[in-house]
Amino acid sequence: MAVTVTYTIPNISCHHCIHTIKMELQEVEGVLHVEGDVATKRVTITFEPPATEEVIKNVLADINYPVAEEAAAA
Ligand SMILES: [Cu+2]
Repeated sequence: MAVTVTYTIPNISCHHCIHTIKMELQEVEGVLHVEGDVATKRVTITFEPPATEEVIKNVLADINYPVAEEAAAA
């Protein structure tokens, strides 16, 4: 079953950042769709197994776009 998550990534500063994130995440097995917005610094990712949030967050951290901790996500 596919899941969609939205992450805030403070290091996003331009369209190149979005492009890099898209290219890297689309190489992850199970990632179906990646959308990003420069103005809000948010990326929306749709994925299914074997991809997990942990895998995706690790990839983002590895390419220097770590996900911000969401205050509301408890
Ligand atoms: Cu950039």
